[in-house]
Amino acid sequence: MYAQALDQKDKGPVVVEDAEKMARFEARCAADDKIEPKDWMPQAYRRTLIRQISQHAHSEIIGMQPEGNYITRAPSLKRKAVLISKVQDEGGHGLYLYSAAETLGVTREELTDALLSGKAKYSSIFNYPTLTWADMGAVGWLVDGAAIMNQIALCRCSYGPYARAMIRICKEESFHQRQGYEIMLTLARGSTAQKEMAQDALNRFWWPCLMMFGPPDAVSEHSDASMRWKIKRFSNDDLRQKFIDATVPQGHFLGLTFPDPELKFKEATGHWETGPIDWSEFSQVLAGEGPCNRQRLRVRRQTEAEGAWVREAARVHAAKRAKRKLPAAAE
Ligand code: FAQ
Repeated sequence: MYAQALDQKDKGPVVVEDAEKMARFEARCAADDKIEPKDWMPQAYRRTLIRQISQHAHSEIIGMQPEGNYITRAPSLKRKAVLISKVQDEGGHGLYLYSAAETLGVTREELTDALLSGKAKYSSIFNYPTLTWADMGAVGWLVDGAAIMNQIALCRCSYGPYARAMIRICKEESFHQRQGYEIMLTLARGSTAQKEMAQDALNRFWWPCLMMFGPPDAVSEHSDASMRWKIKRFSNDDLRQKFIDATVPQGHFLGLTFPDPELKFKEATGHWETGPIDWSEFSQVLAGEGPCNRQRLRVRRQTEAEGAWVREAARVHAAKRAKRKLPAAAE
């Protein structure tokens, strides 16, 4: 007995799955079982995971650039050391996530090619520029804050390797968020010019951070299948609201305002409500027309080319070692 794959929104070829296996798989997801790499899984589930995990990995790698630009300009040795460590952490997260994606049968080279060719997406937020030191505070506080809100939920994702990677990554992201908030606090309590820098950074990063959670639920094409398969535990809008509710009081504590005249606390719902999000800006960034899309890819391609000799040296070294070990292995 066979059934159509249930995920109509998946863009890959329609695969006819074995109905019995499919039913068992759906039951395992419903029972909160972890799916492991060697377990049977429908093609649409595999493809969705490869898409999401690799986009996530690319985001971490491209996400090194906006802060990396400030390593040479950090205002003190301590700030420089912290920033180097944070940017390095993001690189580590990317590598972890590429490894998790590889367990699904895709190669690192395929994933890298998709990013470098411009075919693969990465988070919209990293196509915005970092213009002042205060942006290091805003990125840590808001971008890492939004990332954690999304990633805490992913720690319970149905796919084992992704969920386990998320647990470790969240611990580091939490440190990142706090160091960002501490930069904002220092600036907000500093001179008038420093407070203005902090306010300006919040003004520029607020709306793009709300877009990080993805399109509204009503038009989120992958959400239905991902929620059913417990890849996603909360909808895009629910996570966005959680982030808004957690972040607005933090901004007020800093003595800053949000760039939204319609932002208000609704007693009836117990939530902070924002004005409308400009989704046309989001579509533009996803279409490659954000302020820094071209620059981000150009830098990534250049870095990849500059690192070619390292990969080649590692390949030759590994081949030599394997050759040396061969006779021993034959004994
Ligand atoms: N940017 O149907 P949905 C970080 C795409 S990590 C670009 O709702 P889904 C750490 C989406 O891919 C930040 N594209 O999709 C850090 C899909 O396109 P496709 C990254 C977006 O997957 C901090 C289409 O729109 N985090 O920041 C975005 O169910 C500081 C339809 O959307 C993750 O990736 C966007 N914002 O839900 C590093 C978390 N939103 O593939 C350095 C894992 C949506 O059909 C410094 N990902 N799209 O061509 C997820 O949780 C999900 O993939 C969502 C989107 C929630 C992002």
